[in-house]
Amino acid sequence: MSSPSAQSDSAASTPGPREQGHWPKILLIWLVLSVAADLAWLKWVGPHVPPGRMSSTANGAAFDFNILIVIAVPVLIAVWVYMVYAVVTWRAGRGGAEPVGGAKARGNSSIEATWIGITTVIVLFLAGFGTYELIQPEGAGGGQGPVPIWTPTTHNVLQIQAIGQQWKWTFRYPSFGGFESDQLVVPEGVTIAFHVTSLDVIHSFWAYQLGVKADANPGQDNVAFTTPQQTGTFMVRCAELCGLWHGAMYHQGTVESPMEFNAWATSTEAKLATNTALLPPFAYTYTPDANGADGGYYPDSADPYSPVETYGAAQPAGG
Ligand SMILES: [Cu+2]
Repeated sequence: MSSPSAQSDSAASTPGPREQGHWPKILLIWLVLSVAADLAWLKWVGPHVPPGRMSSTANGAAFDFNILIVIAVPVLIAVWVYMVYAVVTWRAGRGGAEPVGGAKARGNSSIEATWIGITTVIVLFLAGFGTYELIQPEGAGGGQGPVPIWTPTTHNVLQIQAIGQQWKWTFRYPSFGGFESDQLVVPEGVTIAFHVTSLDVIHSFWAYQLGVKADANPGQDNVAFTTPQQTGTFMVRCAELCGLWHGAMYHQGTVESPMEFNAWATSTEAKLATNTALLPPFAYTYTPDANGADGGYYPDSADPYSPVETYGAAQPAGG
């Protein structure tokens, strides 16, 4: 009577018919399922992944997302196929002997080398791809700070400043006299440099369908580039918890044709001229008024604070 280890060793050294030809079968099943899943994803889901195709940066984000999925799905399917194949093929038969691991169950250097090799290639490729995508095609839509690494090749760049403040966004257009509006209108096909800053606490400028999301920090000029590719509306939200009415920092922006945009910008510039004269000159950052209990940056002469707003003022009786 032989010991269990002797049985398994002999089973491993002289494989029976059940131990042969598994890898080609597993690889074939994996290949068919992976190709089918990736093609199905690219055909039915890929064109619809967020944040859509409204701008160059949104398009880039959707492209990156699809690349990640197309690489990740075959990895997932490899694990599932092997698991199901193993359960089906090597399960204990009804009333049969319990399966035992052969010598190859431990220290299989060819499987180890293959596994390490494949995962290393995938991880290094994604690191390189991700780094390139972050920097190259329009800087990925995240803020790059005051001195962007990626800058547009075109000289026709429209500057728009997004100013976060508790609890709304305002937008200044320096090439149209520096007027300030709570409307965000951008032209289609023109590269935009968003200059994102804040007057009080930290906010985050998130123009969802444009694929732009940049921190808005007081005293900081955070630059994010994008080129709108389709006309329509997009959402602007604050993406950094910034106080009680953070959830109310909601705007709707529009992408218009360059002609419509110019008409809007020039008429708004004229309409707001008297207000613009009261604003501090356009700058990349602002220091709120020293009395700025309301976070405003208008001079006191133009926007006098009420006694309640003025820091250190006597409170109203009964207040
Ligand atoms: Cu906010």
